[in-house]
Amino acid sequence: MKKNILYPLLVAIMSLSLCAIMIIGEMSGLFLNPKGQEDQASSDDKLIVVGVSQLGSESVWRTANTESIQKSLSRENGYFAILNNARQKQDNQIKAIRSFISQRVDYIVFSPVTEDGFENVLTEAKDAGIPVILMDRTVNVEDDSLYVTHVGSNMEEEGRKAGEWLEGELARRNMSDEEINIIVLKGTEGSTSEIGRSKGFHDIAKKHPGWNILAEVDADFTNTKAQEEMGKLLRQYSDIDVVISQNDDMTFGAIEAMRKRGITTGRDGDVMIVSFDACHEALTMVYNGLINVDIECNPIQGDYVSEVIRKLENGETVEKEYFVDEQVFTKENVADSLSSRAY
Ligand code: GZL
Repeated sequence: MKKNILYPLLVAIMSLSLCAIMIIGEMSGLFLNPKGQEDQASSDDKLIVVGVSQLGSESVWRTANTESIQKSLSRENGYFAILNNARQKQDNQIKAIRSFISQRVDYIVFSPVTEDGFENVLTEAKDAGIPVILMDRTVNVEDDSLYVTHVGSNMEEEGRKAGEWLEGELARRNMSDEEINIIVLKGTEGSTSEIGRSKGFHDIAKKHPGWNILAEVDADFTNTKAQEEMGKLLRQYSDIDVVISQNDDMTFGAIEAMRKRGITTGRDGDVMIVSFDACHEALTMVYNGLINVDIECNPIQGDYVSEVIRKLENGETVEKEYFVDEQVFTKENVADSLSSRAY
């Protein structure tokens, strides 16, 4: 076969051309734009550094809340956010806040797992000149200058809404004067959500002598704990009429515990279910009649937090409290929200 020298010649010419392009490119900075690296460094300097202490990942609500803050405090929006998950342990939150202080972040955003126990570390943050923004839950402190703002929900109002719905439902069923046996599944003991929802519901319940609250148990806002606690309560009480469950994850656990014992729930069920949070999965159960009512607690708080930081950056005054918008979902109004729900 005649030896074909054309092919090797072509390869040699192409290799030499490629080398030439690389050398010219390198010299002209076509590929590595040193200036671009300088731009990056200087733009990093302009980023607002925010330490975020998130209390955990215990619920669907919490996941949505974390996603919301990550989306708002993004690099594209001019932030460098350092997120820490405390796994529902106060010590971990205190350590995270101390770490943010030592890193000299510009702001600290945190959702305190419980209201008590943060006074010292918040004093350290104040002494370091680092503004603290509370997201979701709040703290119980003597000196409210330890935080700039609280962005979250009016939990007492949520509790009252639950009691008012039950008043209306019993009137609708002509049961206003009957004895009603109620179980309350509470969230993390001492958290703002548990304190507020419990107080708000009790403010309504105390007006009704026939409302017998058989038990109030701490199920820590988790599905697993609620299933366990509800199982115990079902062995103890055979005539439960209503379960007030302070978040959807506990509601799922409680309904599962009842289902296993052949107890039905919801509009036409043996036990009425009042839930909180209004995540998509729970609203679907409201639509299907398994949950009677869901009191919304809106986790989409990131933009509110970012707005507060922007105002502070511009030297503007900010409110001490920002409540997010929330509604009450029943079978009658839930369909409209199901398709557009953000979480
Ligand atoms: C409410 C928030 C609660 C949710 C739960 O603002 O603190 O914590 O209701 C979550 O789902 O665990």
